[in-house]
Amino acid sequence: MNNIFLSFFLALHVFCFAQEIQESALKEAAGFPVGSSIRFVPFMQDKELSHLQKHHFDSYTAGSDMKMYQIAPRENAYQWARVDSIVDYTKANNQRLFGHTLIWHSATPTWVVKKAKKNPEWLDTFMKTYIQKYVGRYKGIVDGWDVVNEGFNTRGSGYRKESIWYATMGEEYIEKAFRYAHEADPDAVLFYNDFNIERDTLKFNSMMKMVEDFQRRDVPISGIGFQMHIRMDIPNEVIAYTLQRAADTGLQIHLSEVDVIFNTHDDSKGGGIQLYNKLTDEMRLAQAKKYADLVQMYQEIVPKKQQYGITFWGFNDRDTWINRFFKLRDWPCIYDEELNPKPAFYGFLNALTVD
Ligand code: 9MR
Repeated sequence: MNNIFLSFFLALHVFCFAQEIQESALKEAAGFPVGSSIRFVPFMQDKELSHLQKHHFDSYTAGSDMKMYQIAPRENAYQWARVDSIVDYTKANNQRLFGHTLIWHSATPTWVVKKAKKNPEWLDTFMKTYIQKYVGRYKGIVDGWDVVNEGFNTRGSGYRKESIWYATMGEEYIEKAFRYAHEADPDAVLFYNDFNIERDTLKFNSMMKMVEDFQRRDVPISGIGFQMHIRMDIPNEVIAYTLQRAADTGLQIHLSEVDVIFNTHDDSKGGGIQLYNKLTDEMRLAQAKKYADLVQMYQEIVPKKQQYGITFWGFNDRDTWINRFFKLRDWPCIYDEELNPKPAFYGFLNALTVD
């Protein structure tokens, strides 16, 4: 008897996942690539999630799998197996693979920090070898890279001076990273990526000063990544202003880690203020509008040939990093905790125009 029930439920399960997803595919509705960050291991075992991922997205960003602490966990021990599997997956599903991220203070393994402190000259040699091995190995396969991530202070102007890369090599570490990456794959699209640049104009100005200096001196930068972890109360006018100035550089513009948060998260140390304990219908609709506004601004402000795409930082409220990282309960994504599309999804979808 038990076996009959079991077979019935298994058949039902297979039937449900084999069913067509009702919602239109974002990748088909958009005039630019659409992606989401993915954590490969739990994701591959989650049939429902991978079904949705294949349906909606034509761009893949690894949430953690391509960071330095995964690739070089110990000295002289490069680990490529996971990235190779991701490459197979994206090829099989016809998705663009985006490389996140080559140099990020927060993903630098401890052994690198320790060695750089003892032997500062070594860090530049290591950076060159690391970038050239990595970018060279996936030349023509990884379409673009976040070459340097979060090189500026969390708030206000100035470089993030406590980063081991800045502390050891000075501000030149950023341009060196771009040069090494470009030498290894001249066709790869090379981004500088950061958060809060859409809202903190002091931080944005620091970044723009660097970008414009790179352009004047032919440092091979090809794009600006706005992470875009925005909050409901970030004014559209400020977002539009920064997007416009960034687009005026002529570079590719990637909204690289999009989510829309309700509560007041504290991005300097985690935590924050839990303003809302419950997601109401009114909040759902307001969030749908914010997603729609973001898409509209991207399409209207960024010329078509500079639209590298929009990537969500996880696309459902069940798995969102916001709750884990800030220890808040929030609902920042386009799919809900049960993996159903929210008004935010339809806000995003309906704002897409193909031309
Ligand atoms: O969401 C990512 C989380 O799963 C990782 O543990 C963490 C450390 O590697 O990085 C998170 O992603 C960050 C991204 O790489 C850079 N911008 C901020 C993202 C959220 O912290």
